[in-house]
Amino acid sequence: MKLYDSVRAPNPRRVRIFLAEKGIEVPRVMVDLASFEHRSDEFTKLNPFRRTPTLELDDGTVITESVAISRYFEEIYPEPPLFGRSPLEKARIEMWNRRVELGFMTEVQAVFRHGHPGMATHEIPQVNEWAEANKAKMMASLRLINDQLGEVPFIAGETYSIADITLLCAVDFMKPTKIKVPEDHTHLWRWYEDVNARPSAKA
Ligand SMILES: N[C@@H](CCC(=O)N[C@@H](CS)C(=O)NCC(=O)O)C(=O)O
Repeated sequence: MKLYDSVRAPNPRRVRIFLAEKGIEVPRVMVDLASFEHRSDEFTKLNPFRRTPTLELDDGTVITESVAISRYFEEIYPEPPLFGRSPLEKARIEMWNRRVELGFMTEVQAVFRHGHPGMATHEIPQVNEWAEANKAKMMASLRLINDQLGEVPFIAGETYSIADITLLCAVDFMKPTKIKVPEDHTHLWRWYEDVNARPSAKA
């Protein structure tokens, strides 16, 4: 088994944190996105979508998408559960993971990928107006997330889950956008200190 991984990129980090929480070690192959290694013929054959993370099983089967890769490991190593235990917990985790990934994280990525000059060769066409438009959307999503964290210790409820991993990676990915989490988002800051103190956050 091999995990194709990249430094500084939020999606591969989601899988690294997930594996660290489970205590699973998987051999890794580093793919340098900056020098477009993911667009090589060899990598394109493996994953025609040319994205990391990508997991290759020993029989050659390839799994892509952070959540699909995480789900695969959850099924093999159910403890500790990061997708929930009861039907309701599973639904809430799925709901928040989708809200965070399809909403907030997508907005953060749009601000960075469409706004940063260094991303012009990655995001084609790069539409600066889209970066600007997403700044307000990103901050509106963050306020709703802060509200939710005022009600519960973790984003999807009482327990740490994959939704917290997605949120941590998305919040940290705000750094290259140069936009900070507002000081008055006290619930989010409280949550951030908690999850960022877990050893897995260093993955
Ligand atoms: N939805 C995918 C997104 C994967 C993705 O976009 N990965 C980025 C790194 S964070 C990438 O490979 N980017 C390459 C590029 O933009 O050309 C997932 O969850 O794994």
